[in-house]
Amino acid sequence: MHTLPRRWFSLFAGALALLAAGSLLAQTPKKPLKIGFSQTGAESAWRTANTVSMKTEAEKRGIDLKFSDAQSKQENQIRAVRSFITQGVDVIVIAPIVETGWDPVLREAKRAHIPVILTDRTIKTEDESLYACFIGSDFYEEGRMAADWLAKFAAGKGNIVELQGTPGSAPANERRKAFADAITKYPGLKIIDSQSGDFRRAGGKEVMEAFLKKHSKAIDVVYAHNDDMALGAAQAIEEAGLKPGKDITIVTIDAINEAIQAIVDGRINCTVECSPLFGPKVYETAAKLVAGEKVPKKAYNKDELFDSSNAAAALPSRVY
Ligand code: GYE
Repeated sequence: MHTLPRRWFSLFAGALALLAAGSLLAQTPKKPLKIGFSQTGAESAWRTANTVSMKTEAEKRGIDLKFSDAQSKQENQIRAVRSFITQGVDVIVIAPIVETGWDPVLREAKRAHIPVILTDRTIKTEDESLYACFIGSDFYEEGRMAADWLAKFAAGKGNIVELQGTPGSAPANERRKAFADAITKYPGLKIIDSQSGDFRRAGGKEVMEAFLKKHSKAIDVVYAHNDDMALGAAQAIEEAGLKPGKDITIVTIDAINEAIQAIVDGRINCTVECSPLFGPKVYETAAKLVAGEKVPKKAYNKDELFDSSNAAAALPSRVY
């Protein structure tokens, strides 16, 4: 080595350093994806599970997530989407509170060339090119499953009161329509009253109290558009001195842990699953959109149904 001229040695060392820098550069991770997510709010246990899924999965993947809670107001969601556009995010994700009124702000996102993923709830628009895709559940199918289960359980007979979700939201509209459509096959099943409890536990309890006063003993069944309202209604029924799940049948949607436990305890009779665990699917899709890949326009989760036949066995493995 001592015979090697100094100049050669420093050339050799320089080349080595260049090589090392090159391979380091190749290993440097790409810029993290910057994603803006406009969440509806925190109206239910389902929503909380959805927020947790979106946040923890973003952290796992090193995504720079701009999270905005709209506190159940569409105008806050629209403001959040505008601020995501100004911040130059790579992808915008929206869980739209209601179905209508989205076109203007979606046009702004399109002009800024930012793809939009609708998650959880769908929208009504004249121009389907305003969003890249939808990821969520088939709310119509959920309402149909609830109605068919009830028809069997109640042998096609009974007076039903309905607790609707947020007025104008896709799940309230679809779950209502599907259930009404399905029970036309069973003339003995009648919806005698229907009111919104806004997907909230307190809302379900309050509306159920009013129904119990108004209809006294005529109610056989509660159909709730989500578990939180069903659990609120169960409490109202107990406070009126009746037994939920026995004196009044309760059929609901979401399949949160507490509802499955309530089935095991005999206070609720059936819940149709609606998975809130979208995080992985949303970010996988966002990465594909940024890479310019094609994604399916609509992707639905597969949802199950729980009643006294399978609730206890399912409980230990439930995630939300
Ligand atoms: O069923 C309810 C939540 O949009 C599917 O919103 C979601 C619904 C869910 O508040 O619990």
